[in-house]
Amino acid sequence: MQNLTINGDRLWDSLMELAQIGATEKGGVCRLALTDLDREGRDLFIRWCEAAGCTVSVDRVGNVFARRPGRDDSRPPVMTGSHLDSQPTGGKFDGAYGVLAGLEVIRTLNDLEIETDAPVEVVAWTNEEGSRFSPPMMGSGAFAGVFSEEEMLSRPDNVTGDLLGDELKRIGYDGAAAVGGREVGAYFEAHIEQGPILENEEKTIGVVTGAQGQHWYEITVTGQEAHAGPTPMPLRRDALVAASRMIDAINRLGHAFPPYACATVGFVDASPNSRNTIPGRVFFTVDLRHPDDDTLAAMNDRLRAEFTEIAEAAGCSVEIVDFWEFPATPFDEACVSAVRTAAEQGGHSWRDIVSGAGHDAVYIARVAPTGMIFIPCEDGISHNEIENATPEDCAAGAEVLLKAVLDRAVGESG
Ligand code: HGY
Ligand code: MN
Ligand code: MN
Repeated sequence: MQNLTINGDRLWDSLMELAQIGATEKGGVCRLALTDLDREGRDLFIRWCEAAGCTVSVDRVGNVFARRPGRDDSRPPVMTGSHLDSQPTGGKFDGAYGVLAGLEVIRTLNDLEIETDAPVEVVAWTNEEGSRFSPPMMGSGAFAGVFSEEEMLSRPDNVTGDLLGDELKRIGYDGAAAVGGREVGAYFEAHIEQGPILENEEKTIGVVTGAQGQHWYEITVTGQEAHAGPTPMPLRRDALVAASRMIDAINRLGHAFPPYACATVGFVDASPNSRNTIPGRVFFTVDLRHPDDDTLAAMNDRLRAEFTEIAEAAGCSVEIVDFWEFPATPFDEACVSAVRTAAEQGGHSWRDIVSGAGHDAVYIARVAPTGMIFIPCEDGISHNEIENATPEDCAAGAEVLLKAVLDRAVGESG
């Protein structure tokens, strides 16, 4: 097992070929969940998996499973994978790297004619990003029983209102397989770190011990539309002024719990968005994160208190809706140490790390022993078209993934 390695050029070529689907001018990708481009990416992935001898199935929420049989096909599969959907200004590696590193494991097992005891499955989960349809990680969430199929299929496109289930049908990925409800021997996900730690510390592998908790909100501030000319300043109930003070409060909240707290407002919709009408209504989203649940709860309390005070002072009302949350999620000790051992065996520099981002692994950790492997990305930038990683780091991560998968798919440990 020590000197097992993968074909880094083949992995890189597949990453670059997939990145052509939804390619953007600045070198990124825009492959929003369940668009025609997402379908194209899924189709390509399935062609590659079938060419590698896998049997492919699609479940009722569009999750794609490519299965390589093992000696004992009755054993629960060892799974690996990630997602093919991207952010609107996404990069070539977020999600795609984990799916194609999983495919590279299959291709390498074929090259080396290695027969595992447990079957191995590579998965592309539906709608991990939660950008077009919110919340994120829906396909893996449905598989893990966090969301019902109905909840997921009835989610509306955040802009057009198109239903997720209709879009799934339209692209032909409303599969027949049951959603979840089956045993998984272990799950490993390879992903770029999407932050600066590994690069700053010149470490090739992140041994992911878990993921921080998240709490998402939907905020509606209501004031009163009025004429921008004759309405005296002291009489205004300007929803956009109140919302902007709340957005500043969110930024201050993130800085108030260093070094780990994160606080972001990413989506804002003011109405009526007319240059000479005082905005009467503003909808915006809040994304709070922290690795410690008690601190996340303290951030929640501060958000509620400050928003109420700001709204009152501006003569507006504020509705705070808890939209989505999950607690800090530790990964399985045996899976984490399998990743650590594989990194050491490969002679790669490594460090333990907590994931700042949510991943499908966070939900799969609820139904299977789970681990993740991070590799650096340039300047820690992701969810940006300039997102970049090196062929060497991509190969190193895939090699560690191969060994971690084998650790659980060969012998009794699986
Ligand atoms: O938001 C996240 O952490 C991930 O990109 N879904
Ligand atoms: Mn991702
Ligand atoms: Mn992402």
